[in-house]
Amino acid sequence: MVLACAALIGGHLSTRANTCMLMGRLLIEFSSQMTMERVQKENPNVTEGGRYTPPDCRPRWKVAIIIPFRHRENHLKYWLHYLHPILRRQKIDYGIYIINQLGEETFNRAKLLNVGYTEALKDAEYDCFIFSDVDLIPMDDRNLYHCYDQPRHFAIAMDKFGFRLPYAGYFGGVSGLSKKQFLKINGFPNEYWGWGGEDDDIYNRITLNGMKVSRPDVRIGRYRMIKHERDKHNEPNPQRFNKIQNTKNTMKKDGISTLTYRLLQFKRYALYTNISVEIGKPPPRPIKG
Ligand SMILES: *[C@@H]1O[C@H](CO)[C@@H](O)[C@H](O)[C@H]1NC(C)=O
Ligand SMILES: *[C@@H]1O[C@H](CO)[C@@H](O)[C@H](O)[C@H]1NC(C)=O
Ligand SMILES: [Mn+2]
Repeated sequence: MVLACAALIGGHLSTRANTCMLMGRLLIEFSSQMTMERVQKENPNVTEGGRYTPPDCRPRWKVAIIIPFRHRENHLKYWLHYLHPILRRQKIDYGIYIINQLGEETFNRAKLLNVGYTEALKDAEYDCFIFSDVDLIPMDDRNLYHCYDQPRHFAIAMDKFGFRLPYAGYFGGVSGLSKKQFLKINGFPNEYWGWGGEDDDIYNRITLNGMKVSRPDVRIGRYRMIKHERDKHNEPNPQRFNKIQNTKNTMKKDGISTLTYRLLQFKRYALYTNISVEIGKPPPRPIKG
């Protein structure tokens, strides 16, 4: 008989389920040198493409973890070093997908997330999608990386915001939606080029469709962000304030239903799958005058 998976701290359980030993609060630091070789040695049971299935229980969710990416190889090493063991302890059935925006056009995080959803589903029958920035590491392994009965916001207490939610409708950093929740909001917007606003648009989509965001306890949802300079070609998007006023009108015609991109490479590495895509560029702005 295969039992349901349950992740309980300290191994104290009242239900008949396979449990794992979570550790609770974790020490997260980025000062030691990290190499892919080391991370591979630490994670011998992760299979090609960054996939893992717990050997001793049957998880409720099959989780694709989607990371929008460009030029952050060093952050990725730390992310994999910390997250693979955490996800294993949480008994998650998962795969890791890096969505690499090729070229030097303006970055588009939400469109890359839509691409990740689409490509992960071509790879396996996922029913839960977690969207994570590459520089965010959970500080507590009780923050379980699966889906919930409402769209989930995981990164609620980041060090850079003083371990608090910066505003009530914040949905940035790390979030998760079931396939059903994702389709209900027509996925994410494709038209937010540059930094900012796309996470607020997603939050609007969720509330406009009658759902509400669920969150972990503030003591558990803590994160460290790897410090970095602002990326090139990801300047703050000046249109973001106008755009987030219009989600109600745009969400039906801009989303997963209208996604277009060009897949250039799909490659499985030991610890992750690397998907490289061309996603185009922002439309030309009308010339004034
Ligand atoms: C890998 O799997 C084997 C067989 O299930 C197990 O004995 C071993 O402890 C696992 N190693 C790690 C690092 O989890
Ligand atoms: C992913 O593949 C692209 C294209 O081959 C490559 O340029 C990039 O460095 C790779 N990224 C990672 C994180 O493996
Ligand atoms: Mn960052």
